[in-house]
Amino acid sequence: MALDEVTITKAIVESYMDSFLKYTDVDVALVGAGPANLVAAKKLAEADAKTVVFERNLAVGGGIWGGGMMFPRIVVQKEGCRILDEFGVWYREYAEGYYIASSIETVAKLTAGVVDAGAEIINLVAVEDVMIREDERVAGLVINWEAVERTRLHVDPLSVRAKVVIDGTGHDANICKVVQRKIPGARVGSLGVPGEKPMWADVGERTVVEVTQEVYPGLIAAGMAATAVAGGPRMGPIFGGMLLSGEKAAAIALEKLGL
Ligand code: 48F
Repeated sequence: MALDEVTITKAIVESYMDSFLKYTDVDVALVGAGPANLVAAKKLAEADAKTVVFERNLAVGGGIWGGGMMFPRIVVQKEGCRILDEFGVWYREYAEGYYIASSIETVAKLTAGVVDAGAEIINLVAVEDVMIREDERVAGLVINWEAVERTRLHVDPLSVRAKVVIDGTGHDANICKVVQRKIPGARVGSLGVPGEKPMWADVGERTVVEVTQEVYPGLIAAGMAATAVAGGPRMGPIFGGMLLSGEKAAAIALEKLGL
């Protein structure tokens, strides 16, 4: 069979468009494909929520890849190992209570878990704004190609309707900041996105799970975004809190959806 480039082109565009259109109206739209949101997306899809993750970068995985200072390993404490087990990530005990895993394997297996559960991941698309309705609850996302954002081209975005949005954009808490800035009188969390405090791994790891919550009607903050909203300390390359935060964010979203 002689290969035809135009058939290859049509296969890619048609397949992508089918999927893109299917996910313009969803139960949960997650922003950012870091560890918290990857865990959340799997749990949501497993519970039959229609789930899409938007990631602005080419690669998913957020801050996992680089481990600590580009040593591609992550540390996970005992509480988080249950989630590594669930995704089939291999790890070993380094010292009592400290477990070590490969960053690369972690990203690969978290991502495979999300896809196998039936959630869609759309990369290279940045979320630049939210949709709101009369009651000023968050009702969806405003999206554009990351290349448009990066080159600052004057191109209008498109929109996605979502019953629940999860901000998993990491240290920047981008979606929470948009809501705080653009909705008059909005108070995201109780402090209005003050940003994270300096490093304190022990407190940071406990805090990130505690403060994972609905921070504004229709908007849940997970992972470092939740820490930034609550003004908690950063924790560095220990990831149990991120995994557990994603699990909690999914549980909150499912309760809101009645699933
Ligand atoms: O930062 P990130 O990994 O989020 P996380 O789940 O995990 C934090 C840890 O990696 C680490 C840490 C752990 O101890 O401190 O930093 O909270 O991933 C966030 C993802 O969101 C994407 C970004 O490219 C990254 O992959 N992102 C950020 N803003 C947008 C976005 C946006 N506006 N639209 C789409 N994706």
